[in-house]
Amino acid sequence: MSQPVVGILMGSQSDAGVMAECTRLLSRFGVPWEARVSSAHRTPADTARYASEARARGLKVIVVGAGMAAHLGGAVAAQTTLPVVAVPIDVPPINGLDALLSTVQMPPGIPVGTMAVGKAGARNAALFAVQILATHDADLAARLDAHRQEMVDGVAAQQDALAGLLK
Ligand code: RP5
Repeated sequence: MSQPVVGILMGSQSDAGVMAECTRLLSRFGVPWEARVSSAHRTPADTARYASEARARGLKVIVVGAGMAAHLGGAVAAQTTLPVVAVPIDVPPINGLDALLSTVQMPPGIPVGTMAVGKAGARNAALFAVQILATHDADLAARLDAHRQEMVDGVAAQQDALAGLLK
């Protein structure tokens, strides 16, 4: 098993269904990752330790996912200069607007790259992490190009199918 280069933290096991969208895509790109439950509020010391040791452990990007008053992105970014990519999770009763604002409104000096809310954000977090890694990896960059082409082909297939749907 290769050494993980993307570290994924989620605030609760209940975030795993959303964050699986991220891990599946990272695996498709052949990017080694690790994932842990770590909460900015319930386990703040563990979260800070993970973030502060991440670079020395060989991680290149940290992806986080958290819902409600989602401080995980900021709490992690405060402890590392690795890029932190965050997914606001859509949890009732506010369904993600709470997590989005908690994550995106960082004070100047400590950036967190905030993705879309929910599963779309989890997929984009994987792609964003791959794009960061691909700045120094031509093979990964080629895989990103191939992925974009798959999307182009997918839209062309939808266009072909449209004729049968609209009569
Ligand atoms: C956040 O609170 C977690 O990230 C999760 O999205 C939300 C609810 O957590 P659980 O009560 O399901 O553990 O900290």
